[in-house]
Amino acid sequence: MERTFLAIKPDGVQRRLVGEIIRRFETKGFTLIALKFQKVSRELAEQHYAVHRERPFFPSLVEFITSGPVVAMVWEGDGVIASARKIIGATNPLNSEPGTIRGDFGINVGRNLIHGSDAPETAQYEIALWFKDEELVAWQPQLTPWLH
Ligand code: ABT
Ligand code: MG
Repeated sequence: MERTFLAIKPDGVQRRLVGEIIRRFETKGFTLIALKFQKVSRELAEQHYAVHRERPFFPSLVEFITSGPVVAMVWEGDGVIASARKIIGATNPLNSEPGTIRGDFGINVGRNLIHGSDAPETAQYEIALWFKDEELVAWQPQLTPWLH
């Protein structure tokens, strides 16, 4: 079963959007596997965004992501990596479709509310970076087949 890493960024927490954002993945039918609320160290931020190390926006990106607590999560389900990216919307909220999280709640590319892994390899890297094995809770939702 596929897993992805999602994190509600400091702006999502500050704007009281935690419940609204989690609701969208829960009601879609994906399964929550891990969740924690934490401040992000500079070291973790730099590792998380290592692919952007050389980009001009890297220092401000690290500054932002370490500026306040985030909600780090692992979600599971068929096709969850690509589906979560669709639910989140395009990187720049001004280009995100209405109905997506960024399309509904954002206007600034540097304040785009939530992170989602963009591929199976990044999902694996990010889950291992943010969570210890024992923090991942494998469980079988008891869903009647006609509900999902
Ligand atoms: P993340 O889920 O945060 O990784 O965003 P996404 O994958 O949609 O977009 P990428 B390209 O990975 O952007 C990472 C963060 O960098 C910010 N950014 C990006 C800028 O501020 N300016 C830019 O020109 C680009 C391309 C947006 C993302 N996060 N924030 N906050
Ligand atoms: Mg990205």
